[in-house]
Amino acid sequence: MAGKILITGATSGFGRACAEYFAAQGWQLVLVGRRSDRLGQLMAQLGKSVEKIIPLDVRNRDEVFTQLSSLTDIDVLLNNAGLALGLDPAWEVDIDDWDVMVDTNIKGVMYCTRALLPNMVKRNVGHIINIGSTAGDWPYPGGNVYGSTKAFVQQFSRNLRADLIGSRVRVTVLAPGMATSEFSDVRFKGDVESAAKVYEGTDPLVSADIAETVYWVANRPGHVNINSMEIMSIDQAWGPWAVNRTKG
Ligand code: NDP
Ligand code: 8X3
Repeated sequence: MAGKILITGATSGFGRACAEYFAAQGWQLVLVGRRSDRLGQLMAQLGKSVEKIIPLDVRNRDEVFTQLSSLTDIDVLLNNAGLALGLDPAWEVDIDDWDVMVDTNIKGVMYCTRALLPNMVKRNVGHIINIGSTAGDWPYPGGNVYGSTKAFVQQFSRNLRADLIGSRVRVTVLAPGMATSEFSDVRFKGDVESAAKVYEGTDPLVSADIAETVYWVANRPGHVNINSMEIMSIDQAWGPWAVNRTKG
């Protein structure tokens, strides 16, 4: 079943791969991101599949509501726009980085959801797919606020489901582990060596893996709601507890 999907963060990585995958399956796309040049390139590449591009910063509440609340026929909202900034311990981080992560990964998801949800409820059909992260469940050093924003995404998704019981609007949170995209370039602020080290010697997830999974989630029969899904590279798993051994 082809429908219409709005993808935030369509200019790179998972979002771009989802745009390409859904277009190939005959879906109509509304594409959101800040880099308008890249949105224009995607429109040229994907042709008639792209109904609309919306250059937009999801942190801008007024702009999100102005641009998105008039879209009355979106079947799937993919809340994908997001980022990590830095990997420093909590007492050393740049507090501005924390603000940007909270404003993007939490507030951006809230605003886009709130802007589109009324029309989904009115039509009694729709699907909100939120991109969380394994970092929302599993802590790691330097994950401080990034992981916490993704824990929000997970619980927000569940609470939306609780509100939406009785409607045919579905909600899913998809939590990927390490995957190649521009994610680490952004996290390490252009330090390409540090970014490359994250994936060195491994066989990580790639954006196309996420696109296929999002497509599968969106195309279950209408009575099936995938609540949450975690997906990792075969080369990633848990380690032992960190233990501080300082006694003689
Ligand atoms: P990329 O950096 O490749 O893509 C991030 C996308 O988010 C870009 O299209 C960017 O577009 C958009 N974006 C960032 N800030 C804003 C903003 N304020 N307003 C609108 N769009 C914004 O990374 P990924 O594709 O990997 O990341 C996609 C999602 O997946 C994120 O939520 C990330 O946290 C999550 N994730 C990533 C994992 C990974 O290992 N790669 C694993 C688990 C989750 P633009 O700059 O043009 O605005
Ligand atoms: C991205 C995965 O492990 O870098 O959400 O936090 S991780």
